[in-house]
Amino acid sequence: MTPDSAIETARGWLRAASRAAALTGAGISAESGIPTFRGAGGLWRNYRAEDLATPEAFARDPKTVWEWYDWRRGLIRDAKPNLGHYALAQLERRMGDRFVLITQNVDGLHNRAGSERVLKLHGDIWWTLCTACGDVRSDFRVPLPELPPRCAACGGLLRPGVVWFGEPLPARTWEQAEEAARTCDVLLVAGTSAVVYPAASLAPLARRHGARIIEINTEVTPLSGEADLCLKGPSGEILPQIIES
Ligand code: BJW
Ligand code: ZN
Repeated sequence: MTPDSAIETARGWLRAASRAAALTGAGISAESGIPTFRGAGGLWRNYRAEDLATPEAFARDPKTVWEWYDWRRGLIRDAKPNLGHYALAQLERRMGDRFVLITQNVDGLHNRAGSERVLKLHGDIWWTLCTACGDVRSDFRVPLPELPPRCAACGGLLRPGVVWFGEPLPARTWEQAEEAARTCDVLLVAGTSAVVYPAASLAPLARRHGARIIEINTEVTPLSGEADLCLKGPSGEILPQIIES
C-alpha cells in the first residue's frame, strides 16, 4: 500500500514541475482488461512475447504471429480506457506542451482517453505495413478477413506496424522521447517492467539530467532501486490521486 504522505510528495513534485513526462507500459492497460507481456496472464498459447514479437518469428510463421495480433486487436477494440489513462490526459490538459506522454503500448488507449500528443515508441497495433511495397495504412477490421493479410496495393504480405525485438524504434519519435527525458523535472514511470531497451534507458537518462523519477507499479522492477519514489499499487488508482484535477 502507498501511504498518503508518498502521494502528497508526488503531488507536490508534479505541481512544482516546469516540465513533466510520463513513460507508460502494458500495466497501465491491465485494468482495462488487456493482458501484460510478462507475469501472470502474459502468455498466449504458451508463447512468450519474445517468441512472437520478432522479425524471425514472422518470417518463419506469419500466420501464427498474425493470429496473436488478431486476438489482441479484438481485446483492445472491446476495451475502454481506465482512470490511469484519463488522469494522464488530464495532466496534458493542465500542462499543455510542458508535458510529454511516451508510451511503449500499441493499443491506442491513451488517445481514446483524450491524450493528443503521444509518442508511440513501439508503433500502433492498428497500422499495417506492406513487406513488399512499404505501403502503410490503418486497418481497424476485427477479425481480419484473411490471415496473414495481403496488401491492397500490391498483394504483398502485410505485417503489423509495430516494433519487434532487434528492430530500431522510429527515429524522430525516439529523439523526441530522449529530449523529453533530458528536459523534464519529473518523470512518471507507470506500468512497465523496465526490462525492454531502449525504452528502459529513458528513466536513467532523465535522472542523470536532474529529474525526479516516480515509479507507479504493482510490483518491484529493476528501476525501483533508482526511483526517487515508488508508489506501489494499480496505476488506475494511483495516477488519479497524484494528478489532482
Ligand atoms: C501494473 C499493473 C497495474 C501490472 N498498475 N502496474 C541487452 C541489453 C539491452 C538491450 C538488449 C539486450 N539484449 C537485447 C536487447 C535489445 C532488446 C531488448 O531490450 N531486449 C531485452 C528484453 C533484453 N530491444 C530491442 O530489440 C529494441 N530495439 C533495439 O534495441 O534496436 C536496436 C537497433 C538499432 C539499429 C538497428 C537495428 C536495431 C526493440 C524493442 C521492441 C519491443 N517490442 C515489444 C512488442 C511491441 C509490439 C506489440 O505490442 O506486440 O514491445 S515486446 C513488449 O515489451 C512490448 C512492450 O512495449 C515491451 C515492454 O513491456 P512492458 O510494457 O514493460 O510490459 P510488461 O508486461 O513487461 O510489464 C508490465 C508491468 O506492469 C509489470 O511491471 C507489472 O508489475 C506492471 N503492472 N498491472 C501498474 N494495474
Ligand atoms: Zn504492398
